[in-house]
Amino acid sequence: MTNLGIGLIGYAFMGAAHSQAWRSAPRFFDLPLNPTMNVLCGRNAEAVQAAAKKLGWSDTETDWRKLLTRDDVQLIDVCTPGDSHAEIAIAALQAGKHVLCEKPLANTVAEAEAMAAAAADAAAKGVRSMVGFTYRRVPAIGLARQLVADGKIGTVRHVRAQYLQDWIADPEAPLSWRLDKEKAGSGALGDIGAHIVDLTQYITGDRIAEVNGLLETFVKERPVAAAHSGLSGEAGTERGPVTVDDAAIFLARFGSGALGVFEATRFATGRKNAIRIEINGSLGSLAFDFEDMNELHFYDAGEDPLTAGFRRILATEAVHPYVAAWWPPGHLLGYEHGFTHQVVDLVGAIAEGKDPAPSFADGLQVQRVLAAVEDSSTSRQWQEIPE
Ligand code: 4PW
Repeated sequence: MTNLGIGLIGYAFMGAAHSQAWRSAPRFFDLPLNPTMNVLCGRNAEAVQAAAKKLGWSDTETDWRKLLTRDDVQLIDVCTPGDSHAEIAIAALQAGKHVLCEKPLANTVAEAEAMAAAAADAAAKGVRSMVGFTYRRVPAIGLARQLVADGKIGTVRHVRAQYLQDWIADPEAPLSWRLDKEKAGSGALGDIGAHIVDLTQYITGDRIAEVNGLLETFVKERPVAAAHSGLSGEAGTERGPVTVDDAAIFLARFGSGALGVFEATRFATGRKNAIRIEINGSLGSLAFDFEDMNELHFYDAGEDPLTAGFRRILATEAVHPYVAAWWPPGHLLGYEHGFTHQVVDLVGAIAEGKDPAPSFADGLQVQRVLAAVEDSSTSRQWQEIPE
């Protein structure tokens, strides 16, 4: 089988999640190409070598530009903060490497536009790209999309979506790059709000057409981190400004006329990674919560009122998306499986010569929604999202 050499840039939270995916995908799924974990890239030689050993990579680089020149790398996986996504992804596509880029696609609409244009040019030469909205690959989410597409809930009227975390609810939680606008572009809005924008559009097959939003930064200054990894850190003695939103809420109107209410916050005390989506249609409803990610709740308004009610579907049967490759029914999947499914779909698309989804164009559309929410929070006006 032909090898597909992977070069991964970044080895913190997302780098570890992607490493796990590259490792497990060929072991559980019959892939048409064999992804080989060839090179891990990071700026600090000692740290990247230690990470490569731990995460299972054969070699390391400290300069991403050098990584792009290697013949044993055909795909670049970008797990860096948002401020370097555009530069790395565009250079990689121009060097003829397929690209998987973490979300949000970029820090600004202008960067995302340049990335989508580079992706379209590359696609014409058979070079593929995908943005990492990994939660699309949760089986219960795939099932929700299928039920909407099959008309099981009829015409969608309401979309209610929340992404709730609490890792900076403590005002003394230290600054991480995720709280720095230069690095991250925005706060809760782009980091987690982007997921519910993507997920609701994916499930409904519709697009958000206009928004009215409100951003807030509750804690404006925090201790600078002495050390930080993932979502936790150790506070130093210095203090620094928080330059992004702590929370973002917005109203939305979808193209079909459905109404949306969205909330993304890192201050939902007690909620660790709750992605809650409820969709009400003319014939029924769906409800999902990532903290019970194997379940989808389905209400069929056509049922006998005597026994009608939300039904809990445990999306662990072999008929549910991706599940057949894993365990018997009821043997639950977790956070990391979405990343594995993501690379399964990407490798499949590369082998078939097809453009994978979500594309950079999809990432750009999400970026436009995020920018419109931000603009609306400043202007206090509804903002339309250009098609
Ligand atoms: O998957 C989520 C990310 O997209 C994680 O739970 C944290 O929130 C880290 O970034 C976002």
